[in-house]
Amino acid sequence: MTTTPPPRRRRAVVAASLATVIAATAAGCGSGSDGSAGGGDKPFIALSNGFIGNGWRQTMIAKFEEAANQAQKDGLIGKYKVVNAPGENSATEQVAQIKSLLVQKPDALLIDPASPTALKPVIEQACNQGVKVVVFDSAIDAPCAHVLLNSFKDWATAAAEPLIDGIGGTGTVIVSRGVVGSQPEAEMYQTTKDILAKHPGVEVAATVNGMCDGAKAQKAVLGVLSSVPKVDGVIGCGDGYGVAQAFSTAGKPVPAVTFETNGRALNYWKENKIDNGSVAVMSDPGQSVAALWEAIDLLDGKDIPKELTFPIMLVEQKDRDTWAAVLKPDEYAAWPWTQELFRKQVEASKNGSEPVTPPIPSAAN
Ligand code: LTH
Repeated sequence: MTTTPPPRRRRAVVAASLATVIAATAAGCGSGSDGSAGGGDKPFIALSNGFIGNGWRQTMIAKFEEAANQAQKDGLIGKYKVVNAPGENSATEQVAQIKSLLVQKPDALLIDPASPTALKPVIEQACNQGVKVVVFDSAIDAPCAHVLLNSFKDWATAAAEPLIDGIGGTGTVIVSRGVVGSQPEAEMYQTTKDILAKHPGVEVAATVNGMCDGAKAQKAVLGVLSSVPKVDGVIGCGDGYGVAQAFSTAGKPVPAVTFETNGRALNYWKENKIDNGSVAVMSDPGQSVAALWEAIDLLDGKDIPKELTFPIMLVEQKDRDTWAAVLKPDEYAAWPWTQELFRKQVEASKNGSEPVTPPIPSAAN
């Protein structure tokens, strides 16, 4: 059933009184932020993130907040709210949080989902309530939502192929999986297995769950190192700095890895002059900012394709030092999507032309 949303002004009043109740009930149920100043007739944008347990997600949220703050100052939005589900990518927790957000009547809801299927009913509820839903960083089984994502196949391919070439197409590897349960991870793991099947000379000695997080991958890899033979490479999700620490701790030579796209890992790669097939590739945490621009344009009635694929974050060796110079140790490389660049990328998607390549930010930005 489709219900007509009430006018924004009335919704703002209802939201204000309910917000107090929700804030109280939400206490202790995950982290979040609230750009609550302003409001009026300008849109209220909410973001629900299904997992906050790695640095990529933390950068993704930080970039969103930075852009949403600026959009609020520029009068493009009235207010925004971010809610991060606690725990290890639990769809149940995220559904509960989205239900609470919907009571606050956002105009648009951005979702980085914990599951490609379990959120379908609550997304339908949001759409029926008149909320514009933009799911990002994942495919989703919810036809009423708009989807903005990166190619997880490209990401997994860019992580595995140079590494396999770097070890000469033969040897022993460990596979460090990402955020298990999420759609990106499922697609990436399948891609990794497909690539490995084409390289019979490469043997998988162990598969661990690194959750796209250096510290978690370090622990997981350390846990198997005593029971595996010499390892030539670790195909990962962007956790190579942590993986390298695990090998060093175990007194073993550091193999080829998939580095995080953050300042710490890029500087480690640079300073140690590593040239063994190691790469730095992840998806783009700036997707959350692109999703914000998408929500604003959808609320403005603009025609946007139901699915948009934005470029991944592959830090090639030629650009490594430029990125390394501008990123803090725990900050992940993110494409700086402005509203203008977002619109250009939408046009590129519509025309099937080359994707937009935003500039690498400079230290002055
Ligand atoms: O879940 C994660 O943090 C993974 O890095 C992906 O979501 C990023 O695409």
